[in-house]
Amino acid sequence: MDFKHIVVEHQGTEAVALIRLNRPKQLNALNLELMDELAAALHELDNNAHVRVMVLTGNDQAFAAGADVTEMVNATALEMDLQNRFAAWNRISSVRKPIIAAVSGYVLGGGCELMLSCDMVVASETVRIGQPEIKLGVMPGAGGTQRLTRAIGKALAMELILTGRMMTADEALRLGLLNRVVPVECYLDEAMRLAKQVAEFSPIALMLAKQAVNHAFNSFLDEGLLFERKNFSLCFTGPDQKEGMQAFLEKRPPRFNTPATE
Ligand code: DAK
Repeated sequence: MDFKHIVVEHQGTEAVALIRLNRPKQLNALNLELMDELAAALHELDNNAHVRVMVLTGNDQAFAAGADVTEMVNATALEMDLQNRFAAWNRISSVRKPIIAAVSGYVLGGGCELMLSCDMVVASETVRIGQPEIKLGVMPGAGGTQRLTRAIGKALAMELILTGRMMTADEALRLGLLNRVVPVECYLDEAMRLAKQVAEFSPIALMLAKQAVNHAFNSFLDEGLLFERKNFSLCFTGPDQKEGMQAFLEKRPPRFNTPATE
């Protein structure tokens, strides 16, 4: 499998496949092409009879610093809604085999939402996890308001989403977002070790168990995701999204002056 923005490492009959996000200069910002490649690679591995578990990683500096702001800064609300950006995210959520995220450095916005779409998470001590979209004049759009709230509860999810504050590894571990935290030199090895352990078990039982756990988590999720999508697109109707994203790209503080009643 040859891709531009990701690297797939899988040999012959190995039971564990590794996918690396590979846009290091942009802190692995998730552009549309990368998301399409990721969904395609995961599905190919999902259909490969030898593969039982996938590991998804970035690099030490960043798992992913969010969706690519350069692709959204000039978008209209209608474009955001019609562009079908959700297709790749939906395809990733529909992968049947277990996916273990091995995360380090920045895990922000869409990067956090991608981590929340995985089944287990091994993190390095340097990890910084958050939903900073509010600083760009928008809100989470790929499941953050729903999955984070279910995972850590309303008050904390609300705080993280309304302030954009980043969590440390210790805090995220305590809240149950992470399975284990290890030194930065070890997080990928530890994730691979966990993946190999899981891969010993029946592939059918693994898929059915994943499906059943997700069922507990996902009841009413679809409705919540739809609601979130509409509100995310609505953020693109006013000037604050343009100002927030433009300010980020120009490396200056944003000026949000639109009253909420407009
Ligand atoms: N998009 C584009 N470029 C990014 C980026 C991003 N999210 N994050 C970083 N970069 C780029 C920077 O612009 C910079 O590029 P150059 O200036 O070198 O060309 C390079 O990566 C290195 O970043 P910095 O120079 O800023 O590095 P620092 O160490 O100073 O700061 C940082 C690291 C992570 C704190 C900072 O880069 C930062 O605040 N980044 C933005 C984080 C953020 O706001 N993330 C949320 C983005 S919005 C949806 C699906 C997903 C989403 C929404 C909808 N649908 C399905 C509809 C998700 C939305 C988001 O994630």
